[in-house]
Amino acid sequence: MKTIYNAIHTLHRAEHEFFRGAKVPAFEKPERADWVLAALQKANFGEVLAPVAHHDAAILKIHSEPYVNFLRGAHAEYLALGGKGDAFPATWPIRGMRADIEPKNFAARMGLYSFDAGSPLTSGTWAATRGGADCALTAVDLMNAGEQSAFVLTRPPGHHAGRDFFGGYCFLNHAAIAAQALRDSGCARVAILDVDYHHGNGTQDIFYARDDVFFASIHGDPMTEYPFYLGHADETGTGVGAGFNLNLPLAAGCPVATWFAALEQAIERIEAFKPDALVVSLGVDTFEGDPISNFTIKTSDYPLLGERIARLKWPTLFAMEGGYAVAEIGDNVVGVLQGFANA
Ligand code: Q9C
Ligand code: ZN
Repeated sequence: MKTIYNAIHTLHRAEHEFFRGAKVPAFEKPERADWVLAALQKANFGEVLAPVAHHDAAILKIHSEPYVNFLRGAHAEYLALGGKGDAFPATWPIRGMRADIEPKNFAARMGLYSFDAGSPLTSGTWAATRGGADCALTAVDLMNAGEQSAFVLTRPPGHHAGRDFFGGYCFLNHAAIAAQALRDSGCARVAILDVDYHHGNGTQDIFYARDDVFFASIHGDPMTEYPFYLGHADETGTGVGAGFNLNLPLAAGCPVATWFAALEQAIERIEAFKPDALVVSLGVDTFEGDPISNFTIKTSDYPLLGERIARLKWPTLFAMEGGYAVAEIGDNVVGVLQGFANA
């Protein structure tokens, strides 16, 4: 399997985030991708390629143009207004307020296009996530040229980013961009399997009313786990998309066997959908040692996930999402990919 590596991920280097009310060093840091790359190379896993630049058009099929325009210029605008360091939103158009008008004020636009204050916007955020989109599109090109699988190694992650909002450390939704590009290159049906600890609210938002992209997510129960306001089992899709969204929320702390039983449920539904390709939102914050999550998966369990997916024999694109236990993130990710490749 080839890896498309976004070397400019390092341009997104947040200093702090707010965690349980306190300003703490950011969990989503450049070392995450460095350690995954090192583990890939140590395992001699496969070729590591640079992305090929792609036009914005493929991104604009997933994200709204006003949002993309905001994101592209946001940090420069913040600095021009006298802002220092990383930018955070602090006000949001909550129920009953107008989200249909883009205000002129910068802080107001920052809030309009976000849903939390945990996702610092830095001087290099746009370049880094735009590079991630190029990696996702390059991976799709490789698959169209005959590769059975590909791994998009990028950060910041993507699955919390919706059509017109950022949050959860995510700005552009690389997995969604890949799924759409697969659709546009001849796959009639694409499934997305999101195994990150957190519900992929952005991806769900993007595809909720569609019947050509099936979204399945296994995650910590939003009653207690981030992102809290989406990810319940009764969210099954809307309009023609009714029946094409599957949420499998699990209790924090649940045993590994419970997680793999949920995986079987997700696979059963995806098999019935008969996808032409699969996109895996690959977060390894399900790891027992993750500093911000509460599942109990061990490093030795990750290859089983890869093997199980490989048995389905679908063209499969893996996109890097969360995972914050930096010392183990490499072995955990490479475990999944090797389980897949060796199956
Ligand atoms: N004060 C991913 O794993 N933490 N994102 C919330 C809010 C956000 C995780 C803290 C966790 C986001 C891709
Ligand atoms: Zn996560």
